[in-house]
Amino acid sequence: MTTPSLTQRPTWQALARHRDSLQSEHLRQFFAADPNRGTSLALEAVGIYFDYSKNRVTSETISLLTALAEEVGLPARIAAMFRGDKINTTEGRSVLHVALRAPRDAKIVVDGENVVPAVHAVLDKMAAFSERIRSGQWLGFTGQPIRNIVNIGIGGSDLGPVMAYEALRHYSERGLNCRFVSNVDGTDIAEAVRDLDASETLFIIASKTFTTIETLTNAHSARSWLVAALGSEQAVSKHFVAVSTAAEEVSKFGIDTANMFEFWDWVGGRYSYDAAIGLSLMIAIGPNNFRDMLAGFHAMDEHFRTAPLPQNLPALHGLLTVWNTNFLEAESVAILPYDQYLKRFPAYLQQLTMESNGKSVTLEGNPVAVNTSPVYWGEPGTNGQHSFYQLIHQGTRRIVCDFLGFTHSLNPLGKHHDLLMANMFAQAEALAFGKTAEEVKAEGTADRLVPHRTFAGNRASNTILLDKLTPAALGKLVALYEHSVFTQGIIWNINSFDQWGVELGKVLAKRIAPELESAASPPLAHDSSTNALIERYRKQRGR
Ligand code: G6Q
Repeated sequence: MTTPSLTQRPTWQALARHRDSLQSEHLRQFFAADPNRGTSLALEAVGIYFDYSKNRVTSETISLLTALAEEVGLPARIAAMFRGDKINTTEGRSVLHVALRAPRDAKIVVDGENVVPAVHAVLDKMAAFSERIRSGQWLGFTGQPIRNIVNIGIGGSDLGPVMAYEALRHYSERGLNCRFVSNVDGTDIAEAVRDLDASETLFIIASKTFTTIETLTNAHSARSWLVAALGSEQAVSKHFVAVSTAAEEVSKFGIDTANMFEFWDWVGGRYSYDAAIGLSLMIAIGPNNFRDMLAGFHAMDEHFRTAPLPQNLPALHGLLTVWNTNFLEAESVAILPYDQYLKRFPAYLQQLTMESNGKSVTLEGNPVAVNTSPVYWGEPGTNGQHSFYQLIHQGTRRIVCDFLGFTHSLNPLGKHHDLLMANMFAQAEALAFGKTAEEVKAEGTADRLVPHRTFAGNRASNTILLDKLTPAALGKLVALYEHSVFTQGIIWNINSFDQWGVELGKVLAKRIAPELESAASPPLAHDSSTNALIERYRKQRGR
């Protein structure tokens, strides 16, 4: 039986007709027509308040979107993911990041084996190791306790740990200095280690495959730096540990597999910081905080797995993204956390969303009939307000904003927090309601300036409000976006869990690198532009 094309589905067509009927309505009219809109189009789950009333939707839109989700089988697909079915069909793998935060007594079977005990065994091993580092029991080669942690990884093996470390810095052991190296640009590792004392430094080499050229190049440079500083190859075992699925590759590098923290091929790179890839984070914040974070993830997992679609926060968030992208032609989503600790959250979500749903063929390999993932970007508020918000307010493009904030600050200081949150609420309000020409005129604005000072409004945003940035809150927030991405992928009928575009990059650079390095002029068989760039580079490097 062939799956009907998305745009041929009756509910999709009903959504298109519904969109046409709403086209002329402004958010001002929606709010005027229903004084309760601000609370009726909002929902609260596991401590997250989600206000979606400032989207161009009505309750009928939500009914149609949830009907579409039912029609494409979202509930069954959710069950399939949690059950461990091999839903990553292009790689023949299960997708089980939810198992990483399942409680000890849960049972999730992959290839005939319950994976939950192995998850907890690794968490326990990480916890014991973290405690040894944090308490000063783990000694370096010269007998010094560790004070510096340098995580070397890239993509999914970097963005999660660094985002979460920054997000939970408040909870971190301040006597430890954590750094993250990802770029193959030598500047990254050089600057990361330049002021460190090697005798007090631990490198965590984080790589699922342990073959990623950037990570291995950085790891080799780190190793040379350490051996040069401490004067012995023997020092490596006390200063290097690995996080990987590839024990053989880890031993080839010279790290004892006893100092390797394992994870599994059913954990995607961008879904892996709650697995051993989060070791640097666990060392920084301690095992208890790490476990609280996992409990937050799990609470959102359970909500996503069990809540009916109209009350299902990640499902609704994902469906609204589909609505804004496919029916209202929004081009991008701005992630705007009003919390300085979440400064790397937009970068983290860029990978989660765009690597997952930046696809153009369906699971069956046919072209997708509609746009898939929007572009994600963002910066913390209020900083963004003084730069790119101009375009969101008065530009010609449609951008959906996710405003994220907390009722309580971790650093209560005078009026700061009220001012911060006043800005967040005010921006969402201004985007929705705008300012009419009449209102601008009434302020005494000269006629010629009226068009410049008018704000159309009617610009969609979500407001996501939590009480406080705790480890559990971060877990809930990340799981919310993970499951929103999943929901979008199910509607578009794409595989959200492969990344052939990333694999391509890994192959291409391997071909050109020897051509740049070789002493004799290599025969170049690229296009004329690439050939000329390689020749110019070689000439200027005197090769
Ligand atoms: C994530 C991607 C990608 C990956 C990096 C690093 O989902 O697959 O970003 O995480 O390419 O890969 P390794 O962990 O194997 O070094």
